[in-house]
Amino acid sequence: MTLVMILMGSISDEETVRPCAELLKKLGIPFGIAVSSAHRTPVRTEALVREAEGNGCRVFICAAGMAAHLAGAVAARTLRPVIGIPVTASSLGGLDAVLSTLMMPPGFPVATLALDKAGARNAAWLAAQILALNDEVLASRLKEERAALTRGVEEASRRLEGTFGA
Ligand code: RP5
Repeated sequence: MTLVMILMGSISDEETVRPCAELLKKLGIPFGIAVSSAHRTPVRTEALVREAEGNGCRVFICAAGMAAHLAGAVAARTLRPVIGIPVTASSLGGLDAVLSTLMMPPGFPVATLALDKAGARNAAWLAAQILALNDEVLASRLKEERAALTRGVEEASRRLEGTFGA
């Protein structure tokens, strides 16, 4: 069973995608991960989508840089939600990937997140939130994760106040 399939356009995207995979793992969500390029391996991309769907995949996460068409290519081949992570990989600073991932035609949405690791983290969050609609155990895990983020801010503030406060 693979509830989430992560695809990246190149092995050079691995470090960017790592926080996504780590959070899915922490949340106990079974996922697959593979390299496939919209342009360099279109047949492989199609086969991976079919295979992932056959294994129960509910959400696809696609990371790519430059003319980042991987998420769109996957969206063209599935009705499952597709989340896109644009990756900074060129002298255009990632805007190329943001726009390539974002500007999909009607009927083929890609939920396009922030650039790079910030987007990778939120891709795991968003996939988990989608899955949690039908999974109360996962929903309560997400509540705990949110509470931990809240506590982190409060603790950081207390430390800061302890250092500089009157
Ligand atoms: C995209 O081009 C990949 O997703 C990567 O972000 C970028 C550069 O790929 P490599 O030249 O490192 O393989 O297709």
